[in-house]
Amino acid sequence: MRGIKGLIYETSLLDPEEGIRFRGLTIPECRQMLPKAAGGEEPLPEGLFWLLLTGEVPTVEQVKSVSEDWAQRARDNPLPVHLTQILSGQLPKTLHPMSQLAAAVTILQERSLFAKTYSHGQMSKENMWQSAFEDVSNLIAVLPQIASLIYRTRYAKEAITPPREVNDWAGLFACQLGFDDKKFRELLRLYLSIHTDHEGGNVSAHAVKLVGSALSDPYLSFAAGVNGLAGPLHGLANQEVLQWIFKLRDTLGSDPSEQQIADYIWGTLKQGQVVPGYGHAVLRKTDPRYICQREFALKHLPNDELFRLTSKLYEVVPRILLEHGKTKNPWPNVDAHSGVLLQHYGLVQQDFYTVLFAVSRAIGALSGLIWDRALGFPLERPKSYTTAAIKKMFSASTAMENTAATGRAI
Ligand code: CMX
Repeated sequence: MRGIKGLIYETSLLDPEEGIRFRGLTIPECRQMLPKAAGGEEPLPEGLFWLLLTGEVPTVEQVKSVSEDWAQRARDNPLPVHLTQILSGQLPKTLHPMSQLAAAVTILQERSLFAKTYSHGQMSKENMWQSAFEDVSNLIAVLPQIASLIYRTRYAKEAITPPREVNDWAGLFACQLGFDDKKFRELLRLYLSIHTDHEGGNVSAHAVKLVGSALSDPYLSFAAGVNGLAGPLHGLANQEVLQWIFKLRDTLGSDPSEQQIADYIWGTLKQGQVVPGYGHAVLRKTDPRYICQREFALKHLPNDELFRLTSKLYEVVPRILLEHGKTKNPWPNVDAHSGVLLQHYGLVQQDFYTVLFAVSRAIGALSGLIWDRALGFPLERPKSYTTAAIKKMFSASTAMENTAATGRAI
């Protein structure tokens, strides 16, 4: 399916050379133009939501209204007791946080207005987007609560009381996770903005779109996207990157030479494994999401040991992947950098990283889903063939070509 143009997706478009544009805006433009928290430098994810949904750059007031709306929805719809009980102890510790997140979102589905309206026979194609919008807003409002409960339970952490000046979605999320550091809040605002959307064909966004096309409600659709994001070739790569770098550091120490790094990469490739964080199905240049995280690191943590190692990898991996000759894109993607920043601020539990990606992806993929329902898109149902049918089709066309060439049937 690579490169087959088969989907309409309004909220963002990915150029192989230039990277993602959110409603026409590049990441540097979003960082410059979208409203920020008071005294902050990074865009607020609420602004991305507004931009993706409406196609317009929001004002400070408009972004504030989204922050207030989500906070109000979270207060009005606290997590049900059965869900908090399940998340705070009843699930096995071995269950991956992404599986916990998918389960939690599915459990919350019972509050879907979309499903209720449909089952009461009150839904028409014209009004579907409205209950989709309600569900999406209610779900995004409580995702930080769900994610932070998973985090605090799994790693025995405590939430902190938000300082008075913190009232944005990402800032409050940082406090719910137990972090009381201005720079970490800024990092989370950036992180949750840049992971929102990457056009419609990536596994998580496409899963949301596909499942939504059956008129499954936004909760069920998003749970499908979470399960797709949990794959190591997609969102789980941010966890894999860290594990790979730590193994490298354990083997070579924290200041390896270029030759040692090159040999290590060859070792990974010769074992038939991928170098996590490098390569992309569409991109053919360094991911601008990588670049902006690198800029953040250069500004705030230039001497961090892991960051220095990540920078060295940036110099060596592409050269080796090119020499290896298989990978179409030898450059780093978003996942090559994100874990290093989180480690610096003390969010060291790698198996939680993809949950942060998922919380952000909700903003993009679910904005896309609202548009799918507004535009009345039909059930997605590509045609499939059996191998036998394809063989028959080609043997028939080969026979026809031979007939045309020789003038007789064979
Ligand atoms: N290391 C080693 N080999 C790689 C590679 C990497 N980083 N990236 C691609 N390849 C290999 C592929 O496995 C494939 O090999 P085979 O022909 O033996 O199957 C070959 O190069 C061609 O693949 P491609 O067309 O360049 O890449 P795909 O579009 O098939 O896959 C991706 C894209 C991202 C899955 C792949 O580059 C990869 O596995 N990267 C590492 C995992 C990763 O970082 N994933 C995160 C992507 C971003 C995200 O979704 O979050």
